[in-house]
Amino acid sequence: MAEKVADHILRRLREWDVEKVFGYAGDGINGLLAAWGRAENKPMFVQARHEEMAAFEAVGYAKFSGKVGVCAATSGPGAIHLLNGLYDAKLDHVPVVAIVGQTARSAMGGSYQQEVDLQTLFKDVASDYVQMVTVPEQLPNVLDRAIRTAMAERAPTAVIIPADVQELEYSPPTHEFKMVPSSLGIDWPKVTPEDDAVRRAAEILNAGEKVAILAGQGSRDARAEVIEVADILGAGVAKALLGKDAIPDDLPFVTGAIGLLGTRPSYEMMHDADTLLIVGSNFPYSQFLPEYGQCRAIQIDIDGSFIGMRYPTELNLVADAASTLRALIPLLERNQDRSWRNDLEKKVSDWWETMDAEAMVEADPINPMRLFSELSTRLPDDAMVSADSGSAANWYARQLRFTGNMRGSLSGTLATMGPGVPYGIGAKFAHPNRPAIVFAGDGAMQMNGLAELITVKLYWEQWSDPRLVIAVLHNNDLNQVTWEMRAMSGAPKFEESQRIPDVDYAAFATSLGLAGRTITDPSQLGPAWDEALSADRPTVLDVHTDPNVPPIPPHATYEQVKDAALALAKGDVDRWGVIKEGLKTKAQEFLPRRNG
Ligand SMILES: Cc1ncc(C[n+]2csc(CCOP(=O)(O)OP(=O)(O)O)c2C)c(N)n1
Repeated sequence: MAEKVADHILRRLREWDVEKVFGYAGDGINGLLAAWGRAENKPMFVQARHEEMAAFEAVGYAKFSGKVGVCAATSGPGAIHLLNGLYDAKLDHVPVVAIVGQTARSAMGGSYQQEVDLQTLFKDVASDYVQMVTVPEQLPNVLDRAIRTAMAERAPTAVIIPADVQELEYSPPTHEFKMVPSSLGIDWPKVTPEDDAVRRAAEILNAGEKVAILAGQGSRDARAEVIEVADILGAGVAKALLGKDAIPDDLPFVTGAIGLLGTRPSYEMMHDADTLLIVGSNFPYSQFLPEYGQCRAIQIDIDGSFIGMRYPTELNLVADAASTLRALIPLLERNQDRSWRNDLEKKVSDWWETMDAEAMVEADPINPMRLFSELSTRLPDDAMVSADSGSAANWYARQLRFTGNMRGSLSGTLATMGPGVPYGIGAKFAHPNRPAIVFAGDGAMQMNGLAELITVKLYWEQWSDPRLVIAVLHNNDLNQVTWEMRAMSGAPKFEESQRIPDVDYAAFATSLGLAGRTITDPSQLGPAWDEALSADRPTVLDVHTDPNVPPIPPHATYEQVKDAALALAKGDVDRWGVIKEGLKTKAQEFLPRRNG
């Protein structure tokens, strides 16, 4: 039988080593689905409950595997559903290719059923490459280019294939006028910096007395080099949210997260530094970086279009992080005055003690921080962790200690609700032999997570390590926003928008054949983690957490604290609980520490 365009698409994906495609069916891609049947499901079609979830799964897969993620959807509504996941990929710089159907060419422009102008729809999200295949000879170039562009630009791209084109007999581009050939694969260069730029960087860093390093996800492959540079310069290392797993938290000079979800040592380091080295980070909140003019600053980034715009940097070095730091190290002079570093290390150790103490503050019924701190000491070395957007992202950033080969990610820039469970699924498909852990608010579970537990039910028996633990912060509140309203707008909790219905998440899990456990007493947390981390199937921990524990950063400004207080005074329904928990938590910072 002659090969159809749809067969060739799958063949080409296999040739690119694409092993999984996260998708959802529809008649806009019927030709493709039939080809999947003929191809014995290679690459594997992973069926999500919703196209947004398929896109999130492709993003999670790409984030945890380092490979390109691929998702597929039908025309019109299916393509529209993909959008939020594709924007997540765009904003966090993740390579994802979307393959979508379109109505037949004969109907195009006729306001036909499910006909949406997909090139316009995807124009912004897939701005690096969006193209429609209208004849078979166009296919290899368009598909290959979408994959290569996604990888080269670390961005989403989209390929639109009308339903009738999928059914055409495939014929390759010929050696003729107006034909575009294509080829597989790509060998990436290591972009090394010029000697002169390295010398200038060394001069700036050697002149610094109080050097602060900000490491982002672009420093993940430069872990050893960042540590060595920090050691020579006597510097501290703060981490952007997406770089949380880049540099381990058990190093005494790693100050942890930075920003609204950040730590006090990171905040203070940036406040006092005289030199700033940014490695592979696009951290946008300049108010958490040193004052403009306070520091001589260098940024190293592989992408010239994302450099020099977060801090007034003196030197913008477009190159690979590891090669640049390796070239720099022989030119760096060891900072003999270790007082800055010693001071930072003391702050870091005090901070961790504070975090442990805050997690042990009693709450009603469970302090959410304790859910995270109990895991920190139990995290398997090869764990992959994700958190949904909501209060969980705060505790993920501040409470969890990543060491060894642990990986972690979340929707760092779009900060969308809903990717927690899909990221966990994407991670399990990336590394079925590693345990995955997801933290999700009850709002996020009701939005997407509960539906995707059904996807977990569908696939978990195929994973060689069945452990996927989903910890639900069950507080019956859209808590992060409730707190943002109190702290940022001085507005009391608006029950009608913030309160969410009660659901038994553990019972839902067990109804699907997964393990489920409800936890209402903090002393059950440790044993529950132990059980879930040795379970023979995925587990949902339904943890009844206290919405009155404030996710406000410990370095909250006076204005924010004042606004929160005003909001409470205006008649917030939870005011007494909030005041009690807020004061108890805050007090932990001022109690004397062992090293203090
Ligand atoms: C798609 C989307 N809708 C709304 C928001 C705004 N938002 C951010 S966090 C949050 C609350 C999350 O509530 P929940 O999942 O219950 O977690 P909690 O903060 O209560 O722990 C909301 C509504 C968002 N970021 N993304």
